[in-house]
Amino acid sequence: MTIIHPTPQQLEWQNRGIGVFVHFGLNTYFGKEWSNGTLPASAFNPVDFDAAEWVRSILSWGANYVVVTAKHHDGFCLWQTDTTDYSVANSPWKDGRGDIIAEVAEECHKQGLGLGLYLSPWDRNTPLYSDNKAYDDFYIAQLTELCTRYGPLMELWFDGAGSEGHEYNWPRIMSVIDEHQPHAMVFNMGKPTIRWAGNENGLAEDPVEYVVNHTKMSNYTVVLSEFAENLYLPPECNVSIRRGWFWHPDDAPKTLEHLLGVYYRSVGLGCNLLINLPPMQNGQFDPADTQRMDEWRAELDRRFAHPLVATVTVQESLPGDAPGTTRWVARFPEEVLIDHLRLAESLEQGQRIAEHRVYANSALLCAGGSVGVSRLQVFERQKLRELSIVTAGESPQLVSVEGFLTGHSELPSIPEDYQAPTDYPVD
Ligand code: FUL
Repeated sequence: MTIIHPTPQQLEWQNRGIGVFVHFGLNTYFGKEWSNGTLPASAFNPVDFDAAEWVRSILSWGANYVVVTAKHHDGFCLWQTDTTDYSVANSPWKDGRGDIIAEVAEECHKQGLGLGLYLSPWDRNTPLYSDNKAYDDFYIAQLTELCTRYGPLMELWFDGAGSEGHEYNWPRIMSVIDEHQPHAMVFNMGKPTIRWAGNENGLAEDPVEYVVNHTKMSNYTVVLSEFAENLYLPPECNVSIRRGWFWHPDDAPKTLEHLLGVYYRSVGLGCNLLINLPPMQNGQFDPADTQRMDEWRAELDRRFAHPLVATVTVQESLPGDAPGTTRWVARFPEEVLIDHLRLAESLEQGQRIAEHRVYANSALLCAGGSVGVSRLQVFERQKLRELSIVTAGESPQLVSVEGFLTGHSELPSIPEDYQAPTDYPVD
């Protein structure tokens, strides 16, 4: 069986781990999640918007990229576009001369944050949407502006919502990216290089497979995109810090425990996590959200900033081991007291580990499926010097085993009934 390898850009993206999603636009000013392209551009006026502050905050939470809604389903553009009047150019903000994407891009490049852009395929403002060919031209012109005016992009986010039944000329659309931003990750549509984890709760399930032959299109249908062949498509888990993707005055951030649970079930299972913070009408993040993100980062640092690093060596297999079994020993320099492990496998030659079991003091300590770019395990605290690890999978390379003493032996809990809204939001 050939094992599909990632590109260096996919690996680089996977190593970025956490990104911040920013849903901002006219919806912000009307308490809406979706709108139909008729809200007046004159409402957009983020008087205290400060791109430097957004980027500084995002970096301080340990995120390594941002994805901004350059255009949501309503068609309103946050940049100075030549394609439509429905944009910041017709808002009072900076007398119509402001450009959110330009300012964020400049700060990202200055401060060293990866820049991603969300450009909704579904557009409820332009009358061209009902004419597939004319809309392709329009959409390609928008994508070309975004791909040529704002420096290197790390990710382009294509949201399947609302596009059910619409035919896009994806080969033409993708050629814009091939030509101008060949290193950008393409999320979930067209010729994707990364995929949606399949829910808006930010949660993955073990095993997390990086090689798949399909991906789910959107929260609002059960439609799958099927590919002719297997593709290396690492998943991105997305979730909003609050219930809504856009800011609403009566919404509130999730609890710290819930957000820690999301971390374990995304990053802790080898996925990227894209966590949404919706700016308020003045253009700033809500202090309730930034405070929660500060707490989240501080708790993650308290748990994981000081790893106890083991040396990993491969062992002889034993008679009777099933094909594909590899045995490892992970040795700490001295006896350690730990309640978490973080494992990682090398992915250059593709994802290989399908299952793993970890033994300490001759008893099973923890076990699971995939390992990937990072895999957290939680258990009752144990004193140990050495771990025996058994993996299943063709020629894997377990490259890192780290221990932590966090004071917690259980996964942080996610409210059982929590479900991101899946009804079509009312507009
Ligand atoms: C969904 C959209 O419909 C929501 O408004 C939001 O943008 C979310 C990230 O994706 O499919």
